[in-house]
Amino acid sequence: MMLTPKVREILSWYESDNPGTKTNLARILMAGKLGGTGRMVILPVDQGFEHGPARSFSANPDAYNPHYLFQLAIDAGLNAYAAPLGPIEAGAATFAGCIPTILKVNSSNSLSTTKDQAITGSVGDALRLGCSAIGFTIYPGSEYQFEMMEELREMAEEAKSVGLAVVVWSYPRGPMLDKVGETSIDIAAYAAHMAALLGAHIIKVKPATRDISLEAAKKVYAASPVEDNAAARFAHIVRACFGGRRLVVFSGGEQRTADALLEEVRAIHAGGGNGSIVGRNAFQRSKPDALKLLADIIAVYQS
Ligand code: FBP
Repeated sequence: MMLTPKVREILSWYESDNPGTKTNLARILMAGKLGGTGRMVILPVDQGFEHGPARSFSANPDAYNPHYLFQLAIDAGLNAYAAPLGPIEAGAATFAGCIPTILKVNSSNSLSTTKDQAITGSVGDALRLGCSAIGFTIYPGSEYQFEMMEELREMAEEAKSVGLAVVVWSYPRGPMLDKVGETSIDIAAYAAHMAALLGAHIIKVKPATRDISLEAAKKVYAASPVEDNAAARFAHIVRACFGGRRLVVFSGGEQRTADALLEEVRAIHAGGGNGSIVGRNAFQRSKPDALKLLADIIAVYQS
């Protein structure tokens, strides 16, 4: 596999990483239809944990089967498939070597009242299953945020020492944040920046709104406003990730029209984001519709 100059440049940003971790990052960056471009589309399927099986899969019952999800990511030509331990184990032999995988090593569920996640996978599991990376969620703003960050610190150190990459889902939530605060531009940039500070190779955040929530940040944003359009907000998040020297991808969210999602993807692309991590909008559609939407998303990033 010859790396493209773009991928070589991206790898050069990760100055401390060993050859194993760089190889695994390269695997993700070189896979699929966007391979070599520095852009990525990833299929994440941990919603069974986060939202429960019926809310996740009843719209398209084929998606109850982990093999369907692996195959969807492969057929769509994606860069990687991310999932918790059970579904990765359920397809690990059949799909070995077919697509890079990211083992989600912590998980929450809708039956909990606390903003925390349990550790549900290990670095050893990721190695045993041939994964390229571990995936870890932090909730900046939660009562448990510091424990989550400490858990990430430990697991990231272990993952990097054995040559795995680290993907961090950074989702602000907790007592001081209302629904607006969870996706306001200042908090979203703060959450993305903290993931970079914690040593993430790939940072995953939600698209931000124009709101500014943190009282202490309002003066600064008034003095240096972010232009009021989606591309400028994505560019602001990218800048918060070491001036664009960390890979940042944005989540797809609840199912919505293809047009609405594609408009957002065009803004991510224009703002210099590295791609999309699209779960429900992919696996809750029928396979032909999902393949069409994912092909359209990829075409935006290829343009
Ligand atoms: P979606 O594209 O389905 O939004 O998936 C991205 C993701 O981060 C999943 O990994 C996670 O399960 C889900 O979003 C959490 O969504 P929410 O914060 O809306 O519960």
